[in-house]
Amino acid sequence: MLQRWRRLALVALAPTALVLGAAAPAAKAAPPFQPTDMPANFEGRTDSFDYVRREVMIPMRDGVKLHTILIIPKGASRAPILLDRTPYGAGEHTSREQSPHMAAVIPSTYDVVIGANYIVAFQDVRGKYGSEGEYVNERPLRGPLNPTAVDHATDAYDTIDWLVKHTPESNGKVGMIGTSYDGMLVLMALSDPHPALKAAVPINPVADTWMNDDDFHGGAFRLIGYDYYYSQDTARGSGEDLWRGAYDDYDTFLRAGSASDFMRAYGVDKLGFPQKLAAHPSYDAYWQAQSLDRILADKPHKVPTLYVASLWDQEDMHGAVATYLSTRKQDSAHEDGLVLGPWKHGGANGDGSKLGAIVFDGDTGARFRREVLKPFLDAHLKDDAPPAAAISPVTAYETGTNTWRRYDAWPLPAARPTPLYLQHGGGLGFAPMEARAGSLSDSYVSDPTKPVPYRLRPIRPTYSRGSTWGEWLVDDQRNFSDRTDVLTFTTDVLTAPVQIAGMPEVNLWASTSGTDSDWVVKLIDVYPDEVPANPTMGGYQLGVAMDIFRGRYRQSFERPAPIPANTPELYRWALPTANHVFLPGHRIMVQVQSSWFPLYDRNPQTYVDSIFLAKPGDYQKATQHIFDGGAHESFISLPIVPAGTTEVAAKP
Ligand code: PG9
Repeated sequence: MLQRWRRLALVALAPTALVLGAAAPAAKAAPPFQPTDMPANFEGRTDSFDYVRREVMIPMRDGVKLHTILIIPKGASRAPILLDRTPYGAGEHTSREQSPHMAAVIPSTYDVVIGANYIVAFQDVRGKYGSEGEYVNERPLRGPLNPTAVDHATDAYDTIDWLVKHTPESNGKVGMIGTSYDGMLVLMALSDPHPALKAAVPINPVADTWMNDDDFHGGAFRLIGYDYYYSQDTARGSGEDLWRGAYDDYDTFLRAGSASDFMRAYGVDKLGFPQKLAAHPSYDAYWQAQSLDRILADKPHKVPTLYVASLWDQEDMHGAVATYLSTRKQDSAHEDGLVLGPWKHGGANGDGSKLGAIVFDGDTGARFRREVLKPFLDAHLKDDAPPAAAISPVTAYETGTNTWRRYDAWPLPAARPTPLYLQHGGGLGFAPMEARAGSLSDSYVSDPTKPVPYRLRPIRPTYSRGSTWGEWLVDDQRNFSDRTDVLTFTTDVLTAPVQIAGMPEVNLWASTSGTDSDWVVKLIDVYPDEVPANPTMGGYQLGVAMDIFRGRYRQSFERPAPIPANTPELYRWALPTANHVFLPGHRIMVQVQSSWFPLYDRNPQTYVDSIFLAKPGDYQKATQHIFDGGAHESFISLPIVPAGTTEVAAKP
């Protein structure tokens, strides 16, 4: 049977064929025509909408035009503009729902400015989605690593300049806001801000991807970044997901071998940024020169900035706190703020009532946006705002007690570094083991062919549909505490609360029979055996601050050095920021292990120049000793807040 579209074509042709059969006419017949169903210039009915969507191409100083979408409340006048520059699609940011209501189309981050006369603008960075130009992942600021005349600081500057001149509804004041990569773009704009930039909110920003943000922690490389770069750096829009031949990422990465083997096997070796990661495994001049917390430390402070950090940020746990701390001396007018929320990466933007199994005191995300973000924006962006700062310098959620606290400074001046000693045989306490000659140690065998998984297997690809990657830092660590390649040290049941505020510092005396090794240290809150109000939490082991350190960097992150085999060495590093109370009835636990796979690449435990290039024969079992008594005492220095310390600066 003829298909319907072919029958129609024959019928349309028939009269023409008859004419051709007669005497040939001089003039050619007009080609058959069927009018399109599409109007030439369609404009939908939007008169019932409570906003106007304006799409513009904004010219930059080098002629490249950047695609920008403005969502303007109908009737807006003298309205501040909130600008989010993004590599993730301005269109994606403005189409949550197809709706006549502004509240439904823009991300929930902005729920508090709905109805409050704010314009929200999203811009595609150069080279992505609707913008012209070339995409360079995390394009460094102008200088030795970027010889061109443009960067994200100039693009933000030129955009703000254009926006305030071409948006008649605006009051000429712009706030920049963004999460993660977008937050990094906020930090970059602060390096040379336009005078109309009056407020900045970097949420979980990448400040230094080598120094504990996305790509390296303690010098160990995060394999999961390959998924990100594969989809982000292979297409102008959203690229394909990196393929998998196995359900469990533990299998996928273990079978591949080294990070470079994986790159070759999956085609990731063709991508520019992964090539740069492999070419710079250490914290060399390349990374140091683009560290935004270092760069901004030397810039004059011009823009009041609210740094927003998540206490369980599985991607960028360094950026917000590090940049807040590095820029304190510049902020002589004390205009900046720091927020520490009980969130995963980006959690400040959504529903913050719980994270994994951990339940908080109401929707902490909504409360942050209502009581901190909105007053901060209003104070700096509204024409009629009161001059005084509306928020406390530090707003920190205290996990454990589930309470928001307001402080004048961070870290808390009252916090005292207090050693919590690893005690031979699995104890943990504020007193060292009794003095004795020689050293005591506990040991385990680390086998790189059977690395410790960072989550309970099967481990699904990080960004796959239904992945719970965002929750992994609050996973129950009980799943690992009885492995023979994990050492566990636990206090007695606490009879009084232990409050910590700041970054616990690891002081680990350890030896390895190999010549390189990773050390993972986890500070854990062990719940009581029974929690009647929530029985599944009985005995739960909640990670409060956990991180990895690559032993070759014990003397310098820039210059790695082999570890002398079977020799006690001191490994010191800071764990992520915590603001936690270990409650009476709970216990404190420390776990020590030598792999966290496949989040981090495996250390072959044989020193090689670049672990990216390790060969199968380099991966060797090693016997690890953790020294926990006598001459070498390992401890975690906890930033203990003495009982009775009160919060301050209780502004509204
Ligand atoms: N943390 C993400 C990222 C930023 C930059 C590089 C790689 C990953 C993000 O969420 O934007």
